[in-house]
Amino acid sequence: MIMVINMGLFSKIKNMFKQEVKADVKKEEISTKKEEAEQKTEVKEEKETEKNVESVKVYEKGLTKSRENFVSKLINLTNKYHKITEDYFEELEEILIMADIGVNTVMDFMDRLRKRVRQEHIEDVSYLNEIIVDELFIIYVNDEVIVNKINFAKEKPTVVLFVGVNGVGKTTTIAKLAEKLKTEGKSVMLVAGDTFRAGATKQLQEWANRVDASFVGAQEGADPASVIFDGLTKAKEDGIDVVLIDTAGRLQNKTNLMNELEKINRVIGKVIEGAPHETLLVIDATTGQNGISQAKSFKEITNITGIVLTKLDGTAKGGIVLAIKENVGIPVKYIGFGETKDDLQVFDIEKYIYGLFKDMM
Ligand SMILES: Nc1nc2c(ncn2[C@@H]2O[C@H](COP(=O)(O)OP(=O)(O)OP(=O)(O)O)[C@@H](O)[C@H]2O)c(=O)[nH]1
Ligand SMILES: [Mg+2]
Repeated sequence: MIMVINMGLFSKIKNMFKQEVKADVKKEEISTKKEEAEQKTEVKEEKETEKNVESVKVYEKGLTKSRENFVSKLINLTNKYHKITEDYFEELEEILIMADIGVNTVMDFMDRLRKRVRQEHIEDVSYLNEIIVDELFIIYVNDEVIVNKINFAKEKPTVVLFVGVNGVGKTTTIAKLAEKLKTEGKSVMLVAGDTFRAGATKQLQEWANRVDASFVGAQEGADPASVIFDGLTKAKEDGIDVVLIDTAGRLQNKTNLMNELEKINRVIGKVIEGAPHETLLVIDATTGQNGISQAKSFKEITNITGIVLTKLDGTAKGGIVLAIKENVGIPVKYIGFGETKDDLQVFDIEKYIYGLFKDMM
């Protein structure tokens, strides 16, 4: 990892994705020249590259608002100040805070940046863009392992519980993940543990139909734990691979929510030992610091194993990923870029950085 940093994260990502997009264009030309025997392995590799290029494009598109806001401000700043001055640093700090990066993260970053400018005798502002990207994301890349995969159980079913306050996108995310898992050939069941809100069960059932997943739900007001019990029992009988459980975000207070989640977890563990295998907290990226507070609260009351950050397409403040990293310390596993079943991506920090800064690369 240290080597990567010496190399410069910015340059590394730039090389990685610029090359891949080029490869995408040249692909056809190359494959006509290949020998038949070679072609088979080539095709496989090309498919991988193709998939990767596709997903890089999704990141680019989904982060358009953030990029246009954040990066255009950085570029304007570079054009305004040619030499590095105290005013430059102050304006940069403000831009970063406005991007929802989080005050502490920004302060630490500013310290590191000032230090580098001093040590490396940098005077020209235009040299700083690369260093800014490197230093901003160093906290991510420094991590030994970036865990962004679902922890699948050895014996099926794998159970994934979704929590989060109302309206953040839990139900939609469940549908999107179900779609993803189905295309990987897994059988999926959706369980409507949100019996609190009128219409919640029906909403999930409609999604289950659309993505062709099994469904278990009950009428409004039923005990969520008992619906979940029924769902898991049936999933075991039917040999389902993955069960995705929806829950209500709207409980009157923290104690109620904690008790409810405790009960749900107890029931899940009783039917399937070691489950839930994942508890994903859904956060709406457009809520900024509020989302960070939600994450802190949920972390206190239950064991969150991953975060899903939704509605990144709708915010100009893509910096929230860094605030989550610094203030919450739970890995972002998926990100949502829209309202349809195809708008979920596995979180990939390198694609994310490329999507945010490609105009500077
Ligand atoms: N633009 C955008 N909209 C999203 C995304 N994810 C969810 N939404 C929208 O956000 C709204 C709320 O989504 P739901 O999935 O119903 O949220 P929820 O957390 O289940 O809400 P409750 O059941 O009321 O607690 C819907 O209109 C979704 O279409 C996303 O990634 N991007
Ligand atoms: Mg819902």
